[in-house]
Amino acid sequence: MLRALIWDVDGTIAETERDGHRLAFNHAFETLGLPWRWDVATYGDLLRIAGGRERLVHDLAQRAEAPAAEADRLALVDRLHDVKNAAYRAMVDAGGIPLRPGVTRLIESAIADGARLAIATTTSRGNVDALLRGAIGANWTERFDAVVCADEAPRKKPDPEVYRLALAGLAIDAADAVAIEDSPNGVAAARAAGIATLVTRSFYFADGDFDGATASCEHLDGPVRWLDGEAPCVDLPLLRTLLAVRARRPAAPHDR
Ligand code: XBP
Ligand code: MG
Repeated sequence: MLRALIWDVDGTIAETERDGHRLAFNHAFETLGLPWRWDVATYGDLLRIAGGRERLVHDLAQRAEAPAAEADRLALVDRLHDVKNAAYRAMVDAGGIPLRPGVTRLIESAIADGARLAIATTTSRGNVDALLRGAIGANWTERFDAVVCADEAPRKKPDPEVYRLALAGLAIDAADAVAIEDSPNGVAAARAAGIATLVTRSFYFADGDFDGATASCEHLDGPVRWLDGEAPCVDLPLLRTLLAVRARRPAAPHDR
C-alpha cells in the first residue's frame, strides 16, 4: 500500500547540477585563485561520484598541481566545498533554479491523497533548504515527514543508508514507499533498501543505465514506461499500480 513518496533532490526535484552545483564549484576554484574549471562534459563524468566533497577529493587526487600532502589536499577540499556551497545557496536564493515539471503537482496531490513525503539526498541540508524555501516557501519542512541529507547519512548513494533512515523516519516498510530518482547511484541505493523506484531522467543521466528501476519517464508530466505498460504521466493511481504489480511479482534473485 502506498504510504509515502521519497524524493531525491539533485536532478529529480530540480536540474541543479549543470547550471547550479557545477557553476558553484567553478566559482570556488576561481575564488581561491585556482585555474581549474569543470566543463559540462567533465562534470558529467565526475557525477558518477556521489557527493560534492567526494567529487573534489577524487578530482584533486589526479591533479599534479594540487597539494601533495593528503592533509593539505583535504584542507583545500574543505575550503572549496564551503565556498561552493555558499555560492550555490546564493544562486538558488536569487531564484536561479526552478522545480522540474510535475514536481509541485505530485507533491500537492500526494498530500491531498494522504500519502506522506520524505527527502533522501546526498547533498547537505542547507542546500536543500535554500532550494525548497525558494520554491515551496519557508514552511516547506511541514510537508515532509522525514528529511535525510548528507548531514545525517554520510555514506553516500549507492549506499542505502539515506533511504533506510528515511524509512525509519517515516516509520514505514520499504514495500509501502516509492522512491523518485534520477541517477544510477540513486536507483541502486533505493533498490538496496528494498524500495520501488521511479526514474525521472535528468540532463546528465538521460541515457543512464537504470537496471532495477520499476518505471521511468523523461519528467513527471510526461509518459511513463514500466514492465507492464505505459501511462500518460506520473500520478498517485500510477504509483499505487506500480506497488501492487511489484507486490504480486515473485522477487527476482537479485531482489531477495
Ligand atoms: C547529488 C550529489 C551532490 C550534488 C552536490 O546526488 O551527488 O553531491 O552534486 O551537492 P543525489 P554537495 O541527487 O543522488 O542525492 O556538494 O552538497 O554534495
Ligand atoms: Mg539525483
